[in-house]
Amino acid sequence: MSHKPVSLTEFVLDEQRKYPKASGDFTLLLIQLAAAGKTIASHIRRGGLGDMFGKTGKKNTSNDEVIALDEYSNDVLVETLTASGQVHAVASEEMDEIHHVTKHTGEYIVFLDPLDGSSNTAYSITVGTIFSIYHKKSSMLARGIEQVAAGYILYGTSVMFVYTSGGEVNGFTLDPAIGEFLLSHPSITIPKTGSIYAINEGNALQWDTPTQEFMAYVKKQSFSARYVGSLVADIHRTLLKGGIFLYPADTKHPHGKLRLLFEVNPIAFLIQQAGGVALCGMDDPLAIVPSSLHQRVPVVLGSKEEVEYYRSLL
Ligand code: AHM
Repeated sequence: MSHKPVSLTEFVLDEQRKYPKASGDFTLLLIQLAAAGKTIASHIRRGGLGDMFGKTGKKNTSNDEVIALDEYSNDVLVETLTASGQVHAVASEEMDEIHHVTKHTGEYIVFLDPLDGSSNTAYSITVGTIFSIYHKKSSMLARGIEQVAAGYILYGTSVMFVYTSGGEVNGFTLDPAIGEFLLSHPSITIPKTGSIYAINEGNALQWDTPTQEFMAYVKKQSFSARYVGSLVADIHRTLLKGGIFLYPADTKHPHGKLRLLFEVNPIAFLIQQAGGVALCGMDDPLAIVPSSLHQRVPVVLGSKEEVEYYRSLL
């Protein structure tokens, strides 16, 4: 038996061989995303040594302050994907408009949250990149169910690349010694039930009744509270340990906080492929026809048992 670890490149090439008609374009796209992730990771690692935490003085479409690292991560990803020749268009949480590739255009549309939770980098807290891939025949405002693949790159105590192209969810850890993502978490399935909840409790007074009832229930059950405030970190833990993540609508965030196309759809796709459940109100977020590029929606997702209980209270 071979003890050689499987690299992300080998893994996606192997997947490609299962489809004799595959052109290799998707494989290349994933490899380019991983390459951009390594570049971003190495910059984040420099922490306060660089000049990356400074504010640019700009605000993005979602009215968030843009820091230099947001702009840097966005540029690295957009330039890498544009140069890859695999992309028809790129949309990013950091860009007002869709970037249509005109030269060496490819088959895919990519949605990016280049550096989710970026305000946390100033405190050396885990952040991540979220990506969502569609075929170019999809509309730019397609339902999440049409995603070809989705995943995230987590910049934490280790750097991880977690993705699904439908079917399995697999996780790869960056081996800094060789600069390669290696398969470390094959076929991730989310536990059917967990004992951790993640929600911003600062919004408690603004919650609706079902959310208040649900929170009373998890406390009665002595769940543990864990909330990083970086979606990728909170989701990664939920995926591996189970439990529930909530960013519901409340009186302060009447539409929720997270963006449908850049955050909710890719994460919901991953969670569902791993055997979990994702809700937007009573509905599956992947069934929603987006009304605008930067649309926000409420979301509750995680282990089947907890999310179904939440649904039963609605
Ligand atoms: P950002 O795109 O401005 O970084 O906001 C997204 C982040 C998510 O990572 C996280 O889940 C959420 O906002 C936390 O919001 P809050 O601070 O309201 O709890």
